[in-house]
Amino acid sequence: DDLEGFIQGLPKAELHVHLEGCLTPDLAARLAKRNNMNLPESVSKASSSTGFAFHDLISFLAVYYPAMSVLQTPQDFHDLAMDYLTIAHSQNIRHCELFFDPQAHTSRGVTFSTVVEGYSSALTKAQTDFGISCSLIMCFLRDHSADSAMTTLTSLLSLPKSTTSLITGIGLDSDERNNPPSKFTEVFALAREHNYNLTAHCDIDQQNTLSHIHQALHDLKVHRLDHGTNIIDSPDLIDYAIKHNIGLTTCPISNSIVTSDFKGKEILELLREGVKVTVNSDDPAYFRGYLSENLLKLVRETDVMWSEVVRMQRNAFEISWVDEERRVMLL
Ligand code: ES4
Ligand code: ZN
Repeated sequence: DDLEGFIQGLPKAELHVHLEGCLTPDLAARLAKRNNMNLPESVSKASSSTGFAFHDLISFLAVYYPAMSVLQTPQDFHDLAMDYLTIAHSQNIRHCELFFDPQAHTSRGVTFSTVVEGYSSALTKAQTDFGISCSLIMCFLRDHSADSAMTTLTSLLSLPKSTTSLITGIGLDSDERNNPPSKFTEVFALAREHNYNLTAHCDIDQQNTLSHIHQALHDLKVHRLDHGTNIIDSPDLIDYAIKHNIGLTTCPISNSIVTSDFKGKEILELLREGVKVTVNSDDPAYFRGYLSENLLKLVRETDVMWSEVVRMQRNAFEISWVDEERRVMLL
């Protein structure tokens, strides 16, 4: 219909998608076969029609990490990223910043450079083949230690710059309970000294979210907040976000599954107050919706105006970490 054509035609940017969250049951089965592995139980229970089974963040993560065991070689990481970028291109996504979790692989014996090499070669190929611009955001798993995060950043800093040039940002994800942003103040400070852009997940159903948002902004000094819609409860933090051009990367379908609230009301209110809100897909293979499906959900289930959907995509280009020359072309 008209709406679907409008969403499809709109030039888009995606700023919150986890590469490991792009692993479909079908691709996992292909990779397991190629690597002569048994399919992890969390994958064999899923099928291409029903998808993975979970009902909140904890049960999601319990399916998510075991499924990654099929990722072994640079080619596996390459194929995962290429499959996603092919879909992104088909949805008219012009710029994309992709999260990845090195510790989910190094902790099971896959080297840091295997991961970076595989993802980087796919991003380079997609930039050439599709004319999309893309970069990587390396996340620390917040339920691992601060030392482990520091080891991961050291791995990044010790590789030749030419092999890590697509990594432009640092993020923080996984289980937020009892893992506040302040746990990672030191490692974020070092990343900032090395000119990485910074962001952190501040999930919406956690205890102490406002204090976590405050820590992310003031201790980690992040440039964006992932999810972060609980900022709606603090006029001070909203003012700070507006004044410092701190954007929010919200993920409606993901939120509707892991928290049973897609936060449509908050997304609209914050947008109308002037916060740079964007819509994104999070873990599309698990939540079964890419960027267009997330935008369609928001349009169908709220009174957002089409002009506001355009504004959210302009926000995404504005708060992206693309280089300035490319930004001018995108806007
Ligand atoms: C995630 Cl939905 C969500 N929350 C926290 N960490 C994540 N990593 C991948 N998806
Ligand atoms: Zn996320």
